[in-house]
Amino acid sequence: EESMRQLERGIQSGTLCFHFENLYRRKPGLSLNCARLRENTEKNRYKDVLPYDATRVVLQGPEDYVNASHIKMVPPASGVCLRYVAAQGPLPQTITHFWQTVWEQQIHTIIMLTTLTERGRTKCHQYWPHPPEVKDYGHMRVKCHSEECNLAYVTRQFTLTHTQRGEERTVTHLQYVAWPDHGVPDDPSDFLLFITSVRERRRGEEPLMVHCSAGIGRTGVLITMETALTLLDGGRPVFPLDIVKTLRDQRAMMIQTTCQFQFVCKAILRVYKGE
Ligand code: PTR
Ligand code: PTR
Repeated sequence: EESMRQLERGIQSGTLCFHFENLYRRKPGLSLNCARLRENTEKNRYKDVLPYDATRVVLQGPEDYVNASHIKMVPPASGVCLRYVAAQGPLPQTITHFWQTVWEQQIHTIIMLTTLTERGRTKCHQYWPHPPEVKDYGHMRVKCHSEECNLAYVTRQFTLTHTQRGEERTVTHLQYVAWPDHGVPDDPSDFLLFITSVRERRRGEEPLMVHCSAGIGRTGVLITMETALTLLDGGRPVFPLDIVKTLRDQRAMMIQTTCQFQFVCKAILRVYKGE
């Protein structure tokens, strides 16, 4: 496959990483006005990581801002449309907005790619109760039924009840725990296994919720990888730089470091070669 030969050469010669470093981090001309409104500044975990107005998730009601973006990846000729809501890790004051997003966007799977603290610093606020506790976050009542630890990730089952409407849904939580921010997963084969379980969660075109701490680095890696695997499955060429560009047109700065990009490229090649 020609694109895989190109990929291998690009990794070896360093040209792929060079082009990655020259890719724009934010699409020129897209505004971030809502994220910058004074009443919204304390809803952003990092003041330099903001959603575009064009793709931000708009909450129902008067307070409509949450630091989250709609992402739609349409791998050519795959017949699939991969939808995501890419979000920051909730802050104490945004947990209700986070659960409102899950409800309104009909999310059945939340993928968490960070731990709550790293090197003594808070990366994400705990937004769910310990089993068997039940907690209310705004109109959302969350119950955690089970927690199951695997080598690299934890699976939790939540029941979400809209207390005003009396409706109930189940939500699965997959938390990958072996991946520090700005870094790469400790083990590529664990990561690929994790992606497989993520892909098994897909139901039609329902979006998956993906978040890390800022919602750009690790979240970008995961989406790039799932998109690439979908292309490989369909026997289509894979151009990782194009995937990253398409992602950054929907949420700025997706994939944070050159190491992360290189990790994805190598993982794609590894899958292609069946290693
Ligand atoms: N509920 C919307 C839908 O399914 O169409 C969610 C959505 C909105 C999904 C926008 C993706 C969107 O992104 P874009 O406008 O960039 O395609
Ligand atoms: N200003 C922060 C920083 O550069 O440290 C923003 C930031 C934080 C960016 C974490 C990316 C981060 O990683 P991730 O998106 O994987 O949580």
